Amino acid sequence: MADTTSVVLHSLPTDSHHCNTGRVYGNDFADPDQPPGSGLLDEVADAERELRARNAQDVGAGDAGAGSDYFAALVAADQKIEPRDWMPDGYRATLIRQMAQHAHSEIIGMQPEANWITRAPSLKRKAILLAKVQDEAGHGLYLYAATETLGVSRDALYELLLGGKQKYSSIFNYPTLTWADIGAIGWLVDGAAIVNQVPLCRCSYGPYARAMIRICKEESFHQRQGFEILHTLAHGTPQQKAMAQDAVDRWWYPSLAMFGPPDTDSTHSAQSMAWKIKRFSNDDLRQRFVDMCAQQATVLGLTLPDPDLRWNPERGAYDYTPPDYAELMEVIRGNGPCNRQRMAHHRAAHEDGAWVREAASAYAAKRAARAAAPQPSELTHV
Ligand code: FAQ
Repeated sequence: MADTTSVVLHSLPTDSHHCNTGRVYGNDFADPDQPPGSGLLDEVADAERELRARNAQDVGAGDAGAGSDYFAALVAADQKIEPRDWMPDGYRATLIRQMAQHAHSEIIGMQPEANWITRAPSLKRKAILLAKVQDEAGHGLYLYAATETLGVSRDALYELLLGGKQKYSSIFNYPTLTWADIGAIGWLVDGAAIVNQVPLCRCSYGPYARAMIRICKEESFHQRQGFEILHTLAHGTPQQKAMAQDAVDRWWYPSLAMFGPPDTDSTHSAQSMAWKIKRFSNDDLRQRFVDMCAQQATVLGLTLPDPDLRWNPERGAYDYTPPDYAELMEVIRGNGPCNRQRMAHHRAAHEDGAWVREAASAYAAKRAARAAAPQPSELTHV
């Protein structure tokens, strides 16, 4: 099945004179020079197969007395920890922190793109963008639901975000100034998101790993649509090409910063990797992203804004200029170009939606009361 799919996918770019993505690695096309099955989506498919196979195995019931040994054995065996299993408090807290931050990012991440829904250049582009923004809402919902399995309510997570106690990704604090920014977000931001998130399909916590499989499939599609927008602009008029280049120039370093601080400053990486929540370090994933984009930029006919970007045959990777980590820390502290605007908009949307939550709660209470009341048939028998 995977082979047939890849043959079909590979036949598309050669048939299309609009967009040659045949040599592009990292989206839903595998690099044709690599062995079959080596694309990011193939990795997602492998992770899904692995998950199903693991689920079918009987690993025995968790013994509360030996909880810690059982947890360590499950992690060592690359099995999944499930909500009912014993887990260290730190593991639970780390997952809540990371998964909630991830969920918040998907929700806040709708804002920069939604800014262009009413100004998309055609009906087709508008429909695609609407669908993409809806997908991000869906990702937020899967992730909030997965986080709730750790014993925290969605309301509590919302309060933590609104109170500034939980973060969302730095990247969504940058403005979308032109239509080309929508292409750059798809190519670079969704591209960085899938490089970071494909390994999370193999995360040790079952509900998170399962949510990531579906999310990665959709993110891969998002990345491709961004690439296609940029490709169209880069092969359009000189003004359109300049607009595409300007967007890439502005989004490149913030996208590199999405992977977090360098490994030497990453407070959580060592423990998260020992627990197999994270499978690769921030710098390893950042390097992988740079290597992927350097090749894709040549297909786009655009340049990445780094004069020191060059292939290093000894390392088998591209050398590159790292992002400004002081800027990342400032954005994380709330001082990025759009932090205040994003939170103010989110607060207003939350308040505007109060009547929906009230109506839903009233309806749920009515249904519960009806279910609890004696049924007419029971009454007649009394
Ligand atoms: N922004 O010790 P580490 C998307 C914080 S979804 C803000 O290295 P960790 C889809 C970090 O929380 C994008 N904060 O942390 C989309 C920690 O602070 P704390 C979101 C950051 O967790 C596309 C401190 O710095 N993706 O794009 C950032 O081991 C288009 C120390 O850092 C995820 O959340 C940052 N960039 O590694 C939607 C993926 N980086 O809590 C719409 C899941 C670091 O101690 C449109 N998350 N921090 O106060 C992860 O993989 C990890 O959490 C990392 C950070 C890699 C982000």
